[in-house]
This record gives sequence, C-alpha cells and structure tokens, in this order.
Amino acid sequence: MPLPVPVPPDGVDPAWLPPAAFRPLGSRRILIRGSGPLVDTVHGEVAEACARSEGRVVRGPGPGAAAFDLVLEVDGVGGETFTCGRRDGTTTVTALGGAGLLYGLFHVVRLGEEAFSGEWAPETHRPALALRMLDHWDNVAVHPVMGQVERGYAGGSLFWADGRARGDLDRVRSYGRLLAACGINAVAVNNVNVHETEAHLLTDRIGEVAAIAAALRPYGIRTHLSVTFAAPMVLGGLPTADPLDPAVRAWWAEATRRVYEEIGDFGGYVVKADSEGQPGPFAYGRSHADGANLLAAALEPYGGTVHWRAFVYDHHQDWRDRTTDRARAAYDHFVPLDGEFAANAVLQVKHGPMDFQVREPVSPLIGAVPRTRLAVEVQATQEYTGQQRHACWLGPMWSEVLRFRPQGPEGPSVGELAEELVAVSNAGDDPFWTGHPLAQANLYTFGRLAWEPGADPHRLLDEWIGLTFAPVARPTADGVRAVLDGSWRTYEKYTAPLGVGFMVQPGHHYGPSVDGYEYSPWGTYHFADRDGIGVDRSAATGTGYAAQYAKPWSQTYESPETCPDELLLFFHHVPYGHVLHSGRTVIQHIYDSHFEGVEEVEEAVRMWASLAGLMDPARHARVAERYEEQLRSAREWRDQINSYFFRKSGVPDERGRRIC
Ligand code: GCW
Repeated sequence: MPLPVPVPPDGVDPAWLPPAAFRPLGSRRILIRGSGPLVDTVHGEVAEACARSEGRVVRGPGPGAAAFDLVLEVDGVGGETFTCGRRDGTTTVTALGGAGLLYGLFHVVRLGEEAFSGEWAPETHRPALALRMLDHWDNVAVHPVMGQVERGYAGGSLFWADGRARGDLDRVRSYGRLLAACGINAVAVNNVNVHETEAHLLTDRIGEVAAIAAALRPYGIRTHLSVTFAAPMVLGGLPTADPLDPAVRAWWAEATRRVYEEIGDFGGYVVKADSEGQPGPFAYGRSHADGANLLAAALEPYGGTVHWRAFVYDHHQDWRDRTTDRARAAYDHFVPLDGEFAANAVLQVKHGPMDFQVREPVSPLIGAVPRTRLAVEVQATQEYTGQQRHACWLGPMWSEVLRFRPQGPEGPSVGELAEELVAVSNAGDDPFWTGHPLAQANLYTFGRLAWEPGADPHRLLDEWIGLTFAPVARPTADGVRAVLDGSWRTYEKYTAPLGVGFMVQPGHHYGPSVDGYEYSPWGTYHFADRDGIGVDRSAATGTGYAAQYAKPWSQTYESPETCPDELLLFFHHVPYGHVLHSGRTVIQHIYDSHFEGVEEVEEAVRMWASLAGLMDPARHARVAERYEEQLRSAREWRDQINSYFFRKSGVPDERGRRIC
C-alpha cells in the first residue's frame, strides 16, 4: 500500500522538495518492486508525483522492466546502499533495503531530467558515515532565558508545543521527508541541557517520544533522546547516580527496557555530562568512560547507542589565570580514556576545540583516540555565525573540517576517522523551517556531506538551488549561488579577526562586543592590549595546546611563521605590526577585512534585490528583510572592531578611511 505523502500545514515552505522538483519523475512509467514500510513510502511519493504529472506507477513483479522508464527495486536483506544505472531507455535503482530505495528515489529526483537521458553504467551509492544525525536543542517547556529552542533562530520547536508533544504531527512527517531527501537518518528530539520537565521524557512521558518516533519512522529516521545523568535521582528517587552503584545500573536497565517497549527501534541516548552545570560522573569520582559505559550497558541488549559529548571544560575559570586553556580541555579529558569506552558508546566531539566559532582549527581530539568510536558535531544553528539573520552558508567550513587530516597528509581525513556526523539543527516551526530561507542550504548541505564527506560543497549548493528553486532559471541560480558561495568568508571578515573568536555580546551571542567575554569565567579571551592581540597556545611559551596535534600540525601551528593567517590569533599573541603571509600587517588586515566584509554584504543586498520577481515573493521578501538586518549588523561589527583596535593600537588605517 502506498503511504500518502505528508502534507505540511498551509503556508509552510516546501524547501528542497517543491512539487516541481518531482516533475521529471512524475511524467514517467515507473515500476516498484519490493515490500516493507519504506517501500510503501517510496510508492506513496511516486504515486503522488505521477498523479500530478500524468505518469503511471505499477507495484509488483511487473511485466518486464523494458516497458518502464524507471524501475525501483529492493534486492537484498536491508540497508541504505543503492545502485543506479540506465540502459535501453530504462533507469534502474536497485537497493539493498527499503532505506536504500528511499535514498535512491531522492537521488533520481535530484538528477531530474538527467535521470532519463543517455545511458550510464550502474553506480553504487552508499553513505560514508553510518549515522547522520540532527540534535535538536528543543525544550518541551519554554525556558525563561533561552526560549523554547536553545540557540534556536527559527521559532518554536517542531516537536513540542503547549507543554507536550504536538498532537498534529504532519509537520514532523514533512520534516522527516525533507531530512530523508538529504540523507539524514537520526534525530535527537530534545536539548542536551536536560531541564526538569524534559527529564521525564525518559520515563513517564516516553509515550510522547514514541509518537514523534512514529512520525519520523516512515522516512527512515530513528529517534534518540537526551537524558540527564542524574535521572536515577531525579526520576527514580535513588540517593545517588554513581555509575558503579548496582542500584543505579539496575535503574537504567529497567528504564531502558521500558523505552524499548514503547519504541522498538529507539536509537539511544545523548548525554552532556559534567559540562556547563549538567550532572556527570565526576561527582562520584568516576571517569567519563564509567559514565558512558553505564548507559551503554543499559542500551546494549536492544542495539542502542549512547552519544557521550566531549564538550567538557571548566566554565568557572578565573580570567587572571593564564595557564588554564579551554581549548585544551576535551583532549585532556578524553585522550587518557581511549580504549575504555564500550562498543556501543560513541564520543561526540565538537569540530573545533572551543565552540562553533566562525574559524577554529580542527579539534585535536579527533585524531588522538584511535580506539574510540567518534561522532563529529557541527552546528547548523548559527549561534555564532549570524543567528539565521545573516546569510552564512557553512558548507565550505564543514568540508574543510571533514577533509582535514589530523595525523598528517598521509593519514585519514576527519570524514574517515568519524563514524558519524551530527549537527545541531537549525529548524523550527517557522514557515521557512530555518528562519532565514537561505539557511535551509545549511541543513541540506549538512545531510549531503554526512553521506559523502569528500563531496565538493559547491556541487551540493547547486543541488540545493536546483531543487529549491525548481525549475530553476539561470539568473536565479547564478544569483543565489553568488550570495551564498562566499558568505561564510564574508561573515568571517566583518566579525572577530584571524581565528581569535568570540567578541560577541554575552548571553545571547548576537552582535559585537569586543570585550564582552574578556573578563568572564568562560575561558574565551583575546588578550588585546596596546601592543598586540591573540592567545599564545604554543608549546614553547604558551598553553601548550599546539602540542596536542600530531606532526606536522603541531609544528605548523607552533610558530607564527608557519601558522596559517586565518588561525594566527588562535595560536599566537602578536604585535599589531606583525606581517601576515598575505603581506599585510595584522592591524591593516583587521581594517581591510572589516571594510571588505561590509562591502560584500552590500553587494549581496544588491544581488538579492535584482532577483525580485524571479521566485516566490514571500521567500524573496523574507530574505530581503534579513539582509537589511545583516547589513546593519555588519556595519556595527565593522565600526566597533575597527574603532576598538584603532584606539588600542593608535595605528591609523593606511588608506585613511573613516574609523571613529
Ligand atoms: O555553545 C554552547 C551554547 C550552549 C550549548 C552548549 C553545548 C546546549 O552556548 O547553549 O548548550 O554550547 O553545546 O552544550
């Protein structure tokens, strides 16, 4: 039986699955072979596309493939792999399982007319990373400071409303469909900061999680849950959450058994422990391996996984203390535990050592735990990259991370070392899903990169443009590409310079405040004085962080002479007159890049205006409105940063531009 395609509520943007994207497929004669729930989903998709465009679909063994333009068949025992080729006028997708067929179908949609022209030998497509996951930092209850979605810039939660799981889950089904179309296969439905209400999702409110899981399942997505390490105390009334206490172990085993009674294919737990006030094993003198293995043991009988976050650092640092370096923390905590984690425990590591800044080196932890399963975490929600008010396409940044080779040029890339890729989701109940319609490109690119970490992100951007604006005309494609392509570097230019990071307003993290975190306990400093700026993280004279890397990176980063310009102030404290590889001094680079960054935003605003009339007016208007704010904000960044450094250094701009 075909499963009907979910219909999102009126006014919700179709994102990268507009009906027009299905037209090439929908006008064909299509045969579907195979059975099972995901094949029913594929059947529903194809039936709807055909009904719209006068195609024809047959389900069953079929009368010989030659009579069809497209054959979608399952031939195997399961899995996500599919093969696609074209011969004698028939395109064939052969998948190992229902999930593979679903991904094969969306592959054909992406190819469009190309899927039905010429001939090509069968090509096999399989995801490089087994788990491609979104973590939602959604709260059930609206948090007094953070709102409903922590660091959420796209309205309220997709899953939770009025204090409980949404009754109408059509929007969630549509979300699952969008995610499947870019290759995502797992979702964690609540914030890693687990507050009191949300703690109960694990036990007495698991039925609500089950309802969400049921809505996502038809699109091949497994549901995960963030849990508090203190659950045995908070929910079970035990006097301790000590991971080695038998009563604690029994409590987790029983709680987990009940979870699987409700959700047979439950993915597992996500845990933020001993981090920013969340409880963890340190309170009992136990290690993070003890903590993770406790939950791993409870999940093991059912095939579940615990995602244990490595974001553990001291957030009560004394800013006067120059020896403590937050960047070192994840490596220092977790490298000694390599080899101690259970087989179903995955260490989830932020891609950089600090916190999702516009520019950071790759976390040295990623290359240093060969006996630990790794998930790399990126942030699609743009906490530090414009909060979905600024257009900032992060594809190139994530791609750089995934291609980096932590053990040196001959060693494996991050995309090869990681088993899984996780993004903090940027979606909410906003009609455009992501607040800024162009931020949809981040979600899409993330999913596709998780499938194929070596892919050229620019190709993925073109894919997104082709689908989202289908049928896309040249000027629209060129215009959208022009405003997004370099938008990450543009953002970098007008914000904190040369990898130094932060300089944001405390708390909400939007907009400039150069010294906002300079005398705070959060470990995020730039140390600017009248002579220079930057953090000395060298082994010779600094915090020693550079030595956490394998060669050659430890050497590359150790010296200001070899350190790449864009990371210079992350690794070194240098005088304003220090000459970069670019030939410019640091201070002149600060001035120039800030003027350039704003000019680039001005150019993007003009480009966007020229696209009026070429697309859905509501989408155009929403982006135009966001650009007004981006331009205002970029000018504010430019002027505050330039004035600050002019006043500190007393060095005038070589080009005599206006700096207040
Ligand atoms: O970047 C920080 C954010 C917190 C977030 C934390 C984390 C969920 O400011 O809001 O908490 O990272 O990743 O745990």
